[in-house]
Amino acid sequence: MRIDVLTLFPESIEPFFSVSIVGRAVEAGLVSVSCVNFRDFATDKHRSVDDRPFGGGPGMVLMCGPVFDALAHVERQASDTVPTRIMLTPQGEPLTQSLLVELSTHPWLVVLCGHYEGFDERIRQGAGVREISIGDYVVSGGEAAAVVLIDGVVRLLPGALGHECSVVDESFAGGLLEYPQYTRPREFGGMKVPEVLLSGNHAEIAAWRLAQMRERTISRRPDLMMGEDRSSDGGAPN
Ligand code: JDQ
Repeated sequence: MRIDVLTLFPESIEPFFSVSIVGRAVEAGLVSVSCVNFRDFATDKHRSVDDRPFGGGPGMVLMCGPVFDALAHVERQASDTVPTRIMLTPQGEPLTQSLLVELSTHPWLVVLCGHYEGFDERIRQGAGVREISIGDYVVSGGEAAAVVLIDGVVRLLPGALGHECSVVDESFAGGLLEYPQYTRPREFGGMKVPEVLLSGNHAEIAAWRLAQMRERTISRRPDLMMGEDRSSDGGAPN
């Protein structure tokens, strides 16, 4: 997979691509990530990339010129694949685990990040971008959102995680929150590890964990339970 990030602040996200799961995936050649600065495509002597909104109002708006030129520059390096253009905004389609799974099958993502300002509407229209929101809260720029999206996509690439099964096992992938985990010592500050986990009875452990997953999901995220497959228990209350 190839990922290009168009941003005014490449230095704010570049370090992220060299550590942890994403860093290892880059090292292993599973993905290449590069940043391009819109500023390098400004045409006036002040290197402007944004301007005041027509109709008035606060803030600045990213201009079409530098954004379309940066896109053309990045996509000129195209071989045979078509890039999926993504714009991160609070108005976009909500990011979910299934959207991440879908995006992880695309060979090439181009991610547009605004900062302080919004995008001129014609960028959305003319560039055929997919507008995505990381959630119903506001961060100050697309960079923070891009890091979330890129991390979520890259860890799904085959070979990115040590244990392939950990992807299927985790929260959301199966529609339930994760069960609680414990490690040594068996007792810490008077708090004990649940006896069942020390029993060595793997069937009992699996049953306990599933019960914990259901309990947690019902109490913390009842909205997630609606999607659970209840065909095996006839929809009985948990
Ligand atoms: C930008 C801002 C008030 C935008 C500027 C560019 N899900 C999600 N939350 N926040 C964003 C996405 C996001 C993405 C890009 C951004 C926020 N801002 C700040 C402030 C209204 C709109």
